Amino acid sequence: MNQSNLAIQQFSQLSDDECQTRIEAAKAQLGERLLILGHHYQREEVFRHADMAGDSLKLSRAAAASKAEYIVFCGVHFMAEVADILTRPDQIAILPDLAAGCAMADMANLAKVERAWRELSAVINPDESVTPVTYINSAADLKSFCGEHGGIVCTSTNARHVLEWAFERREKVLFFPDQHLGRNTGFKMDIPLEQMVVWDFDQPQGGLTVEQIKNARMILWKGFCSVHQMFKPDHIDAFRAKYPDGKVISHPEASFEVCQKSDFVGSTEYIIRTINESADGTRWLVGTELNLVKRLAEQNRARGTHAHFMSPTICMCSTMFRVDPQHLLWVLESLVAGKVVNQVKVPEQVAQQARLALQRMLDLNI
Ligand code: CIZ
Ligand code: SF4
Repeated sequence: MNQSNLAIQQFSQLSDDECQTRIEAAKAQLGERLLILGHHYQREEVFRHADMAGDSLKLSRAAAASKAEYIVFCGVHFMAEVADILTRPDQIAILPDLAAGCAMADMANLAKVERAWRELSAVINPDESVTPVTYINSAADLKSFCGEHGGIVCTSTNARHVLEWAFERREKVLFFPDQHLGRNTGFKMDIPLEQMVVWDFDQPQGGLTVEQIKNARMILWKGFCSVHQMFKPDHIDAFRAKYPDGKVISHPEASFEVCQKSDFVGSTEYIIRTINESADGTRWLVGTELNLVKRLAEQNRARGTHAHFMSPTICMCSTMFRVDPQHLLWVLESLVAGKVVNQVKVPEQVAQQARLALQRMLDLNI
């Protein structure tokens, strides 16, 4: 067993309360050398220590602008990769638990995307007619693939603008890994459902006919977020029956049917803004990750505004949840002791093209 394993075992015995005081002390000692970024889906005991909270877009901009020596990303792996790619080589990106991945991001990998590109080449010339667009929830080598093939990264905040950019360049888009964000955004841009086909990466030629590929405007990777797939149209019907004046807001990672039944659809930043700015006393049904919905409910309770979680079963992002106060304390006290643990470092040959794809997105200024 290596030293860092031993260390985290000692920390995992600590109570949350003890961690809170020690995290504050370590933060104070590290001062401006440290920047803690907290994604909206983080649990409260971790979230409260973030110097800045946001979605992945806002936090990646904050990482890029930061001068801090250490950027501790309370989020999931691809976010820490983005922070590493966008910062100077001497800045260090840290993920408190390296096992905090994203199940949806894992549904696409470079080998499968390269195979899709090869198989598309048998039907069309993808380098002339397809812009690859990856959701930011993806590994760095997929962002690099997009950089190399004239493609771009998007987030749920800027997906529409990114798709407009993509269609200005080539007639089709290969969108991965989330089919729902792709479909929900494409539909809002008036692309008919039959021109958005699903690429099943376990089937030869994505399970599609030559005709389907030729007629498609969007080729959607068959990936999804299991948290957002839990939300069902029935949940919305039940809420509306009980609260006819209530409002429904969903994240575009939710299914097409759920988004179609919702009054509002948008990213976490959009959901937060819409609920916080709504009239006192509004009752909301919210289709996104539980920790964020709980926080919104808490923040708005005093003014009589309610935020209900869309699913009747408790479901949260189990990988986001891996970042706990014990891991946060472990990485911070290690830094105080002069030891970096859980650094996320993207190899430079991957980072270069990934940076290009990210920069194309950041240059849109959305
Ligand atoms: O982009 C992000 O931060 C995610 C994963 C969700 C959202 O809509 O903000
Ligand atoms: Fe990934 Fe879904 Fe978790 Fe977001 S909520 S990090 S998409 S698994």
